[in-house]
Amino acid sequence: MIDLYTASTPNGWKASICLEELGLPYEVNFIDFTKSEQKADAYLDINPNGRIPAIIDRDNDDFAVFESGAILIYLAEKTGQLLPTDAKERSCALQWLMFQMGGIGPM
Ligand SMILES: N[C@@H](CCC(=O)N[C@@H](CS)C(=O)NCC(=O)O)C(=O)O
Repeated sequence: MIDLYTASTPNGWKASICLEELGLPYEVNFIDFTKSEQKADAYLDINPNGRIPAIIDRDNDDFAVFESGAILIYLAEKTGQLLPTDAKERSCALQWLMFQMGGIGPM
């Protein structure tokens, strides 16, 4: 089971879409920005950057992952889906992921 910490924003949607595409079971924990829940000490233990999304993989020693791009890679590698194993094909997928993270997401 994956615990997803998120809110209804584009970065949050990326993690949700990935979990749905992979068919992984997950529970949504809504982070209320109006209550600054993303800055609470308990949440900062999960994501020191105080932002959503983040996940905890309950099936992997409660391993926490933050940063939407890192979550996508973690889930792809966990399931062996979405990221090709061929070096050139994998590089192409990661290039578009980095392009999205660095060039589109912040804007
Ligand atoms: N680089 C981060 C950006 C995360 C981010 O900016 N999340 C926003 C919502 S889309 C957030 O948590 N905002 C609340 C805040 O900054 O306090 C990622 O890709 O996960």
